[in-house]
Amino acid sequence: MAKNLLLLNGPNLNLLGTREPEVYGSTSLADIEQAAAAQAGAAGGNLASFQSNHEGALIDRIHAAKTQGIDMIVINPGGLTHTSVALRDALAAVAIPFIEVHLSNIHRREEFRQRSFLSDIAIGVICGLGAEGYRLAIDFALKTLISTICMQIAYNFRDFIVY
Ligand code: CA2
Repeated sequence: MAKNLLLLNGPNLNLLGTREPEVYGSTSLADIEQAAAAQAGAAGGNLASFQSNHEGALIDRIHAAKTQGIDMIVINPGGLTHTSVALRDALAAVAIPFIEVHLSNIHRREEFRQRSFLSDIAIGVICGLGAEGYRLAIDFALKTLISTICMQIAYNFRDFIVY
């Protein structure tokens, strides 16, 4: 009954910490991924990370997540947020619950960034909180999965519970 999380990052997020710190902060993607894995491990879960600059590679990783028993996805789709019907279709097809994260507040930026192809099928969206947004999303995912597991256990033992 492990809690298996997948952290996905889309195009250009490999550049985090190297350019535009005023928009995206100064934390590197490696730091974010390391902190996320430690956070999941401390709660008894597992977290795998994947970043790609290629839409198809992200879609393939989402498909693989289904067979690998991933319980929840935290995704910053980068610029694909605003363009990719295919990424939306992949997330909808595998039906793995996901949280959408953006470092910047996309609603305070150019108009084209204010539309997301994913938000309406996400559990929730965090934006504008920098790297802290990933930590909050993973915390929420872990808490939600732990309470689901507790409810499953209670259900399995329902005949032995004395009310
Ligand atoms: O705010 C976010 O997290 C975004 O998803 C980042 C995307 C952008 O297209 C979205 O509208 C909002 C861009 C990622 C680019 O990452 C860079 C990191 C460092 C330096 C340059 C780009």
